[in-house]
Amino acid sequence: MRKAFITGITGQDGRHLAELLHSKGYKVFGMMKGQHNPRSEMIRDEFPFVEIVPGDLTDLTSLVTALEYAQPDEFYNLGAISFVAMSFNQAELTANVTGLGVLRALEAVRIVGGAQNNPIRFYQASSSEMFGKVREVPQTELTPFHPRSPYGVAKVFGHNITMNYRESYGLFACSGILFNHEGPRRGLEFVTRKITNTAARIKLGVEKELVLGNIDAKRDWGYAGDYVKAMWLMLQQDEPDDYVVATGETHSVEEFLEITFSKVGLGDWRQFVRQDQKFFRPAEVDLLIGDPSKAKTKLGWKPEVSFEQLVDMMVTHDLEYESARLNK
Ligand code: G4F
Repeated sequence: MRKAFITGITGQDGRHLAELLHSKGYKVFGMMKGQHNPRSEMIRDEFPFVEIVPGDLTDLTSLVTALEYAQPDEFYNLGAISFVAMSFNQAELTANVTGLGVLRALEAVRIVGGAQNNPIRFYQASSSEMFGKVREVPQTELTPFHPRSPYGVAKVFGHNITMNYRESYGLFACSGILFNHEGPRRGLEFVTRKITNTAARIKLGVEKELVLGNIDAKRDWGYAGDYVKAMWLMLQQDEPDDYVVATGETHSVEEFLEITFSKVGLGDWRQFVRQDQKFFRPAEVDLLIGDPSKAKTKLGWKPEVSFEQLVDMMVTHDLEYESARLNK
């Protein structure tokens, strides 16, 4: 039985990936930090097949101990401070977890190693935030980075140190440069879920308005369930490499609003949306659009869920979810 070790198991991607790997017959280990992590019960209920292992990306010894215990074939490093807005307020913590955490994870892999003829394969969750103030359109694996947030800067470090460990020590280490990926499991702090969830609450009469920041920003939004398949495919190749994972389409936050409010049946979103300076960022990423050609050609990967289907899936989920909460 193949074994996989996932950091960030409680996040959107960790949960999708755990499901995917379980369906492929893997034994799945999920690393969790803290003495009594309130999310551990959610994981136990939702994914009883996941074995929770204690560990923290800020503590190398705990990572080594966790890997010695799990002896995985594959290590997916999805753990991070992942909310860009928060990274401006907690820049040092973000650098430590999202940046240096990758170095510690790679060191742990180097120390524990895995079986001699079957070394641990490592996946790093790199991000399109690294492109920031984009140098070219669309962005590829070769586009230079210009990060615009402490989060983006930390991800650039994680990306480069992964490449460096591959080149220096021959580790089977890959980075997936994932563009924004969403779905019903997305946290409520991210703009897509904030929009679909608040629109559902407005429709049900429990909320009156939706307060946002910059709605001109454009993103290449895909479905998280599709994107974890690309992560797994990267670790099944003969050679480690880095790949852009994206849809190749871009849409503004305003377009997301328009489709959501029309699907919910509220009509013109302008009646319900207010902008507030507190949701604007000190530096913004205006436009992201990825070119997934390499992933398509080499991995045979392609996104299955369209932008419209993604919005529909999230709106439908949030209407059901919020009605169920009301009727409790
Ligand atoms: O949903 P967001 O917070 O995602 P962002 O910043 O693009 O980052 C996400 O995608 C990255 C991949 O490129 C990941 F690496 C990262 O971990 C995360 O998953 O914001 C999207 C856009 C931004 O331009 C933001 O300024 O929406 C704009 N926005 C406008 N009003 C808002 C809001 N974002 C949030 N979260 N909340 C608002 O009220």
